[in-house]
Order: sequence, then structure tokens, then C-alpha cells
Amino acid sequence: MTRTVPNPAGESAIVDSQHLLSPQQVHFFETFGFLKIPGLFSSDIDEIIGGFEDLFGDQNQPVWETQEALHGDARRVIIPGFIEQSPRLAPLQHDPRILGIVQSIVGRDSTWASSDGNLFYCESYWHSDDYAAPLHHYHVKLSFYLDDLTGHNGAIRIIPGSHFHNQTFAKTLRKDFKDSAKVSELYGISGGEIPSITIESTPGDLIIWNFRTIHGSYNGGERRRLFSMNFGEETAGSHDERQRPNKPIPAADAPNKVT
Ligand SMILES: O=C(O)CCC(=O)C(=O)O
Repeated sequence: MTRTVPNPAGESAIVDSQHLLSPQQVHFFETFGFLKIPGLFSSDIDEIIGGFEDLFGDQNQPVWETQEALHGDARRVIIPGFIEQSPRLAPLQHDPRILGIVQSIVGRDSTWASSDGNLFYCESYWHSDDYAAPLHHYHVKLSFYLDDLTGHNGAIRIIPGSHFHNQTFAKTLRKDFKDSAKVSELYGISGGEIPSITIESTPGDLIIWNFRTIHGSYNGGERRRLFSMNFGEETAGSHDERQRPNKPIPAADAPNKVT
């Protein structure tokens, strides 16, 4: 069985239904604000890591070196427009596994919103991705972490439910996290002790989150590798208009493990 999906270039492409998320995975994502698909790219991981290292190893490659408060003033190296510059990674933009996920959670009106490659020599304090797009404009991030990560060496953490950005819970968190130095004053615990889910990962896993979902990473070591592909809805607000409470979730043929 096949379904039509607009690819990032705006053309119609055919995605086999095997690449669409199950109703349970979509429900999980819409309820908690994230989803991990273990091993989705494990058979391609050598090529993916090779493409990543080609770009970061190229002395002529322009990079941004940042030392921002969000990362404790420590070093982060970014290459914007990342996979677009790599012959080995660029095909991911049109990969049916990616397009199937994007159609499942953004819908048919999705647009490509670029990619970024990162080397972290730092932690990331709690934030949502409102620097990249206004929160009312629905966007999702598909992330490839290229090291084995747990809570002890910088695995991404998210606060489930914080993607309901207009609710008091999410608004309170965004206000309280504006100044990371205030977190212990406000809550009596450190940033790393804020209640959250740590998404442990191994290279080849895909982690997807809503730009609105509050996320961070703690205990990160040297040279943590990440690249992400971003997609958004074409018309701001259209995804939210389609949401309704208590929508029925079709029964699955077999249980799906989502995290
Ligand atoms: O892994 C991290 O430290 C943070 C990544 C992040 O915040 C992002 O890509 O939006």
C-alpha cells in the first residue's frame, strides 16, 4: 500500500505505508512531545558517521564557534545547512523513512526547514527551540546523535508535555528557565535534577521532538556529535487547528515499542 507525501522540495512523492508511523507512535508523540525510533538507521550508520566526519574534518568548511549562556559559556561548533553540503548525507532529506515520519506527524503540508550539524563540548540548559521558529508555527526536529549516550554523558533530556506551549505548566517552565542561574533559587535543585525523561541513545537511533518541547542535556563530555533535520508546517497554525481532544486511536496489529 502506498500514500502520497509531499517531499521537502514540495513535489509529490510516494511513501510506502511501511514508513508511516503507527497510530500509537503518533499518539505518543502528540501526547509527550517526543519519540525515539531505536535502530531506524543502524544499517546506514557507517555512511552517516562518515558524512558527518567529512564535513567537520574539512579545514575549509565554514563553521560557527559559539560560547553561549545556554551552554554555560562553553564551546559548541555548528555547521548550518549541514546535510545539504554533504553528498553522503543529503539523500536523507528525501529518504522514505524520514518522509514517512514527517507526513505522519506534520501532515501533507510539510516544508523543509534546513538542518544543522553540531559538536558539543558543553551541556545545554533547558529551553524550547523558539529561537528557530515562533512557537505557534509547528516544527519538528529529527535528530541523529552519533555517540552512545546516557544521562551520564550528555543524552538529550525532555520534559514530557511541555510542548503544550500555551498551558500554564509550559509557560511557567519557559519563564523559570530563561535564566539558568535562577533554577536552583526557584526550585531548590540543580538544572540536571529537574524532573524529565533522559532519552538514552545509540548511533542509528532517531530521536524526534517538537520544537516546543522543553529539552536540555547534562553531564556532556567532549565532542558530542549531533545533526538534525527540521521540518515545519507550510501554513503556521494549520497543524494545531486539526488537533482535537479524545480522538480515537486505531488499534495496532502488534504492540510498537516507541522509546
Ligand atoms: O544535545 C544537546 O545538548 C542540545 C541539542 C539542542 O538543544 C537542539 O538541537 O535543539
